[in-house]
Amino acid sequence: FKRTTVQTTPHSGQKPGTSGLRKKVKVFQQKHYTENFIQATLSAMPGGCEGKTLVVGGDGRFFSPEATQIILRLAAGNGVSHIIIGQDSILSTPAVSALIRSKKADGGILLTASHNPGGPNNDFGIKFNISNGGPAPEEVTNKIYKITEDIKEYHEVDLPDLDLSKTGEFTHGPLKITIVDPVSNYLSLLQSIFDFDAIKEWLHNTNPKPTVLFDALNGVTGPYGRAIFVDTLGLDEKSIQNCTPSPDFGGGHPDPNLTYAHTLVEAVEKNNILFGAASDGDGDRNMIYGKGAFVTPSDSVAIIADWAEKCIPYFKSGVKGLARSMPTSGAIDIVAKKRGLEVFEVPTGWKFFGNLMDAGRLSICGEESFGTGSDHIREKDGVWAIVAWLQILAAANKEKPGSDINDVLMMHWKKYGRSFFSRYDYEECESAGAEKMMAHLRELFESSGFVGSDLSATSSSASFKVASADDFSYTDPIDGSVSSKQGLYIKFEDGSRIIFRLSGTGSSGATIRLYVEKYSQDESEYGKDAQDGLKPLIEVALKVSKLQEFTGRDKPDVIT
Ligand code: VG1
Ligand code: CO
Repeated sequence: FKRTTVQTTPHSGQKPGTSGLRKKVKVFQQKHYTENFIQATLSAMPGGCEGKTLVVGGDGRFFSPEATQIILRLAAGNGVSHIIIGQDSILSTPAVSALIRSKKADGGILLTASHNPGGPNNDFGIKFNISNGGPAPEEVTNKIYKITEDIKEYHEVDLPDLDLSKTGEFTHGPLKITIVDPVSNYLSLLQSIFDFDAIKEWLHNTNPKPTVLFDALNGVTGPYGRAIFVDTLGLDEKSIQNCTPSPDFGGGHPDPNLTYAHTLVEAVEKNNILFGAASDGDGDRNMIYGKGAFVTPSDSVAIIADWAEKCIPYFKSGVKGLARSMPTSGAIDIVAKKRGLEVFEVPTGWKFFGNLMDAGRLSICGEESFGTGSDHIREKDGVWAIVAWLQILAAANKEKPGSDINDVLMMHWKKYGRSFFSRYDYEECESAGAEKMMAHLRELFESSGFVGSDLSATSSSASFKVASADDFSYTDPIDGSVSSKQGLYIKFEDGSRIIFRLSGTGSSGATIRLYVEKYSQDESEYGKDAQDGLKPLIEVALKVSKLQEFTGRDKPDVIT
């Protein structure tokens, strides 16, 4: 097989963000754009890529088949020996992580832009995962970026397109290829983690039967959802919807939150569904939503952590430690404290959990952005979290028949207190204005007298005394690497927080994320709507940041 070297010139801006490189499809379709990034990824692989095994797959979005063929040609040209691909290049993000680990592969290339819309005029993305199954650490992504900045050539073998539709073992030029069913490996992993019999017992032997609805939002988890809800748990076809993966997610925005997963929310409310759940385009996010009951992701991970040892077989021998991303509420910290477990606060992005898991210090973790997971793999895992909730409900119903999501929530708050939490997203702001707002806040934090000052709300007499304010910096406890400028936070004396970050996953402009948190141990507040409980803090955040002045925005695009 003839390896050829193709001359190329750099494309600017190929810097991986919070979770890989995400750009408009049209950007990836430019001459040599995708090739450059793949070459840089292969060149940056720890230990080189020669003779290695890689897993390739993604959420099936538009441009995935083309990108897969490019990867095959460049992998062959760079001496990779074996590629494991999901049929039709479909694999959820957690399924890729699971495959890398179970096949002992050296890494994986994920073709996804997660919850971002897909199709010819929307987003595509490429992410590299390392041999532990998790997203490449910053050291590797920085190296990839550096290579893209002065790339001069890439290596390929001129191969015809491979038929991705048939499973089995193939030879493709110098490559050994294994095309796998996207679901089976992942399904057997979940079967080894959970007690599906206990869930079935609850679902089928309760009167009236608990109702369930899973919505894949036309993303990659359709086949996984069918395998679990219909084939494994024996539920009706009516218990799943939007379960055929579509290259443009049916024109929707495959993000499981109250704004974008309205197909689920409406169906749950209309049909009085006890347990509803949705996942995102690539299957690593989840939303838990039952009739009249929304579980914030920050509460979700805390509740899973609290119940795990009791009802999930995988954790029977004990939970090692807990963790959350910085903006995520402290609900999980309180569980950790009461149970005498270590708890870590890491920057936004799943890549920061991997080292802690590899070192055996972390079992369960989550992010406020609908990401929940454990050390069974090295990605957040939407379907895992959904099954974990079914397991919890089955266990709660053994203790107290008739328990629903609201009962589990209320039980948790009564035991641990409630962390009110909300995130406001101002999408696609003008970059200059957003940067100025962040600079303004940094300057304010450094000014004398800010710490100790009182910030007051506009519509009430509430005021909050600043206890500390800084730019979050993280030193990895395992390898000592430092990640700085990970988000601006103000902590108040009553324990409340406000946080500002710029998103690292958008494909154009700047998205500002504002996070607010307030902890309460006042039982009379537990039933309150989070927006009411947080109103004064949100006012303070908007006032102190001068957000409207800098961006011209008077309201967020999405509130979660
Ligand atoms: C967002 C979330 C972050 C998450 C990331 C990837 O990043 O805030 O918590 O890890 O998306 O999730 P950012 O930088 O835009 O805030 V996914 O489901 O896109 O892989
Ligand atoms: Co995702």
